[in-house]
Amino acid sequence: MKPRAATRAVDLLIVGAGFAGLYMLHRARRMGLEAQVLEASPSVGGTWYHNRYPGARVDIQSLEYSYSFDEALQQEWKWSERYAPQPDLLRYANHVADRFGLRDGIRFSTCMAGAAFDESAQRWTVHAEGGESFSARFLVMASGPLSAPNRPDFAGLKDFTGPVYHTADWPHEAVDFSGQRVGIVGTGSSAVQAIPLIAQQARELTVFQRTAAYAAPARNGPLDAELEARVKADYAGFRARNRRMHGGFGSLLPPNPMSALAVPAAERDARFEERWQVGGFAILGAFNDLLTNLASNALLAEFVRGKIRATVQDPNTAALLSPTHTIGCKRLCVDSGYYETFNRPNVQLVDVSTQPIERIDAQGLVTGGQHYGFDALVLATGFDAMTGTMLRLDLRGRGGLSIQDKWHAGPLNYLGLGIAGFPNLFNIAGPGSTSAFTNVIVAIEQHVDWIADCIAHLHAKGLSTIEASEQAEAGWAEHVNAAARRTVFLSCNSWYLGANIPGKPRMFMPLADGFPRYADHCAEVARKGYEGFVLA
Ligand code: N01
Repeated sequence: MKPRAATRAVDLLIVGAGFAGLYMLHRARRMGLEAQVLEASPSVGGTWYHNRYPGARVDIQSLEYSYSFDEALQQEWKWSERYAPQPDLLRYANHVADRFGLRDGIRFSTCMAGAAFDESAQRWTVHAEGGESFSARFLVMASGPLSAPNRPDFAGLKDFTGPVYHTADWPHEAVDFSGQRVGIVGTGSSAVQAIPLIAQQARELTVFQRTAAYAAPARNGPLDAELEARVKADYAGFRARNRRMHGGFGSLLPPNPMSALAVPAAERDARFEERWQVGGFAILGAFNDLLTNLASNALLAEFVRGKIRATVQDPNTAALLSPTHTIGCKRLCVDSGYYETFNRPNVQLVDVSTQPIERIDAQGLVTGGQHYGFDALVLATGFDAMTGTMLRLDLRGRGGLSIQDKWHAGPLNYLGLGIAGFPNLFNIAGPGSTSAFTNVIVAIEQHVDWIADCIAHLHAKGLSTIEASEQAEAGWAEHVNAAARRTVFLSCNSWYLGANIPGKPRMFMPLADGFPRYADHCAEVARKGYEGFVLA
């Protein structure tokens, strides 16, 4: 066994060099703290490093999905498209790392193996795979809510003789499907982006669908120069307005403040159509109760099904592609030519909702007693979301309490930021926060700023630890549940509920309360001397 190198002492150990880890490192350094980032990949970028499947791009407009913490950065950076494609987002992450001199604070290709809270030293001892260890006063999990790919345990998968790709772990070399027969499992956001492009390249594409997806057209294109100039003329004001929007974005087209039930059918459809033409998530703001009232929701769902029927020529395929669950209950997909792709002669849709995938063999896949052959298989099967990455670590709090034991019935936490039994550990954009429903960069900046202010507070008061109380944690779980009950989000099976992973405890994990209310709540907790936390 390799001898362990000497333990290095740091103020902050940050796990992950995606958008959260980069900004946390920058803030820590500006406070004069010694911080070290561990990053499993050889590069920065996190989500945007791994999710490089064909068509991968953000579903929030580029002018909104970017850091606001530095005025010169936001003025100088130029996005090429309305919705940035993955290569641009990765370039942006690299640019930020260089511009703020962050690379020397990141240990690349270094996985965190585990961490334990040492109660006598009041510090975290963190081990990296490879033998290095760190003693850190604070441990910041910036490992991302969607970073543990879900690879279903299909019988026979290892027997398949062709390549198997996962959208969230796509190769860094170009993948060429020309002339090939390709099978793809899954029809969530990743698949909806990848399918149109794979279909253009492959000889045949077979799509295995368990649940049909609602997708709104992105209407992507070159970034509108006039809009860019208008936003940049007052970028700070634009950001401030977005931070007051429910999802931390969308101030360019605020939601209509009326119920979908309050207007006649013709007017309602006209409002839907207007927003459908704008593209992306705009449609969810056509009325103010689409995600809170099942009757209003059903009207929008039927509007979108009408679009599917009008687009897809074969009525059987159109019916199969038409979702029956509440719209928005699983995250709305944003597409570029998804439904149109099913009019291509080389694309076939196979329903695996009633007859699941039985097995995979050397040449393909068996479902409903029928064999489908292909040369390459794509798994667009999503993530063990919000908890998957943390639960794969050996993370131990007070008294050796493991995160697996702590979270056996679901990810208990307070404000999403702290966990009782795990002092001085902060979780960015995880369960219990609004991250999944928010422009995630807005969510990240708010978390990082809150953590930085909290550390400054502890320092100023000469305190060594902060830890969520169990009572506050129980109250927060109820708060998250109550917020979900006021929406349509409990009416379907989604990754928000853990329903996509067999055996995962059902608990509605993200907070559906709106970013402004959540951010105000976090600020209020801080103002009240970190109410609900124990400071020692
Ligand atoms: O994953 P998903 P994703 N047999 O979980 C199916 C973000 N994102 O990677 O719905 C057969 O949504 C599964 O079926 P079902 C965004 O937040 C954003 O696409 O569980 N099928 C589903 O169809 C998003 O919500 C963008 O019945 C199986 C699919 O696989 C999140 O990431 C782009 C199966 C998984 O869909 C996750 O999206 C991409 C099985 N055993 C992702 N297991 C943007 O646009 C799973 N499926 C920014």
